[in-house]
Amino acid sequence: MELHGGDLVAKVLSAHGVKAVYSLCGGHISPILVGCKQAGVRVVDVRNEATAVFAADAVSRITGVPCVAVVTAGPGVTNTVTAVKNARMAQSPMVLIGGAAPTMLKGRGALQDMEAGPLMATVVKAALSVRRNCDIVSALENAFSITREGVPGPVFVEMPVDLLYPESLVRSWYAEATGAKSAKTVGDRLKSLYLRHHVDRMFSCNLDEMKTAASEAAPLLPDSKLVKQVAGMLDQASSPVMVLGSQSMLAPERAGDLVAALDQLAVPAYLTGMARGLLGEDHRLQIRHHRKTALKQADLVIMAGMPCDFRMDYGRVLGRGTRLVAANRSKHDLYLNRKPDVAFHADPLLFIMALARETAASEQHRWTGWRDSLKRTDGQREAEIDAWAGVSGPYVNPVLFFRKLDRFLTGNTILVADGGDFVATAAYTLSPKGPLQWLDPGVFGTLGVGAGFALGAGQARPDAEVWILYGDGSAAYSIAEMDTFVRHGLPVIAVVGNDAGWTQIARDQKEILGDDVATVLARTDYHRVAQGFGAEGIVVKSNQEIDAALDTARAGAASGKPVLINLWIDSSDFRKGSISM
Ligand SMILES: Cc1ncc(C[n+]2csc(CCOP(=O)(O)OP(=O)(O)O)c2C)c(N)n1
Ligand SMILES: [Mg+2]
Repeated sequence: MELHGGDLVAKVLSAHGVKAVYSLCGGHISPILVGCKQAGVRVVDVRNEATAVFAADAVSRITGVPCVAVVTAGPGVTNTVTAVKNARMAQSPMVLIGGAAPTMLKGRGALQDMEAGPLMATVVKAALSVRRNCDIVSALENAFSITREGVPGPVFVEMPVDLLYPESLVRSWYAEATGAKSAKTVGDRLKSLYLRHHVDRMFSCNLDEMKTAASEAAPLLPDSKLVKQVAGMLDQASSPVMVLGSQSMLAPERAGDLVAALDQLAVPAYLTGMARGLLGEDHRLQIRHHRKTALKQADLVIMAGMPCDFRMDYGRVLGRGTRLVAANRSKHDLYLNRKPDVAFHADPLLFIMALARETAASEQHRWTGWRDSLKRTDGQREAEIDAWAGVSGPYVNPVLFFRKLDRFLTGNTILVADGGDFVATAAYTLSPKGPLQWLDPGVFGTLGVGAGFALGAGQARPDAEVWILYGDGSAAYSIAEMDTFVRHGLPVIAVVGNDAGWTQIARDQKEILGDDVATVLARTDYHRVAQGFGAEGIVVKSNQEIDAALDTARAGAASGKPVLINLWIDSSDFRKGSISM
């Protein structure tokens, strides 16, 4: 069969280390999907385009290799907008390929036609469009460079359908569509000439001869003089704290180096976003609770890949006399809301490594007592959480559930968080056992990431046990992907914290505005929905049933079946007063 544009797309993806693409089919993109399959790039077909993007985002975050979603023209593209914006806000690299109407028929009433570029430009790092077969390779290579360099973010590449199908077929379509075959009048002949010129231009390159190669992004290095200065500041500090954000995890293969550097620095550290779990479960330097108090008391705060956004109270969380050292790939984020005393417009990972090289390894610092006191307060908070786990109500106590789940999980787990209160309780009480074992939407706070993230996690780390922690509200955004898990043999375990409501919203809405309108759901049989898709479904209504359900779920997953636990949970004041804006 004649080589076509779809084959070429597949060839470029392969050359860039892409192992799988996520997609929902459409005639506009069929050649890409078939081309991928034939080139050995796995095609994972999902039930909603947003899922495809969430999955690609998760693979990119876990592997560090930008992953790809392929969606059809028009509604296929528009369905991705939220997921793409979420990836943009999470600074996640990925490439979205969107189909488009034929080049000659754009704006002439073609099926699924739209101006996708201007819409997508508002949510992506870059929106590219291909108009000639010569540009397929360069556009994709450009996309792979742009998505990773500096501050990573999704790149959109629009590929019109007529560039993807075999040239001979496209020529015959055009001839038929314009009646050129039976041209009799001068006007008809001119039209046919124009058409031939258009198609010749579109297909001016020989696909067999096109070459592709992956390139490396240039590292953003920290200024070494300033690093020395910070090493001096650290040496003089008596209550330093470090905050690590997602941006420090953009090179997953270097997580071990990062841990070694943190060990050497010996500064007490809070881990946020994708950095959660970096130090394992029980590291001497990791502090989990009372971050605001610690930051207020600290005399030196080092923020690596973490801006002073709402999580840092827009910078107000730092004490007046606190000196701030920040490293960020984004200049905007580096100076956001609070000007650092020393600023590194650099890769935060490279900054930490460089700082560790300037610092002598020692366990005795001015701040050893400070670190011990933070650890002690952390221990007290854990004891309070244990007390919450002891409260009993009519159904399952969510804190108790997470305490049990925490003990049940192995070191080879990925937890996906998709929900409100239930999931925030999980974030607060569960400890990921290692790096990149916790995935949440990030600062955009999008509900509905669950199945897509789990799909990506399962594909990126086939050996890991993947759990989705869902609220009952959130679950319904992506529960249809149970079907995808079944078809692709991905034994994900989903837990739905079923409190019959959008509780995180209800809590404040009722208290402030006195009305629960639009926040009430039913105790729906989500386990039966899962069964309908061919997965295993379990319902748990009391604390006594938790242990058995966890065992059953693990056994089901081990036998290759996805499982959904419909967990009827009690309402609780555990998260009262914890809303952020
Ligand atoms: C796409 C999207 N829509 C709405 C929201 C607003 N929102 C945040 S938390 C929440 C409630 C989530 O309910 P559920 O998943 O049941 O978790 P619960 O709080 O009940 O544990 C809502 C609606 C959002 N963050 N994202
Ligand atoms: Mg709920």
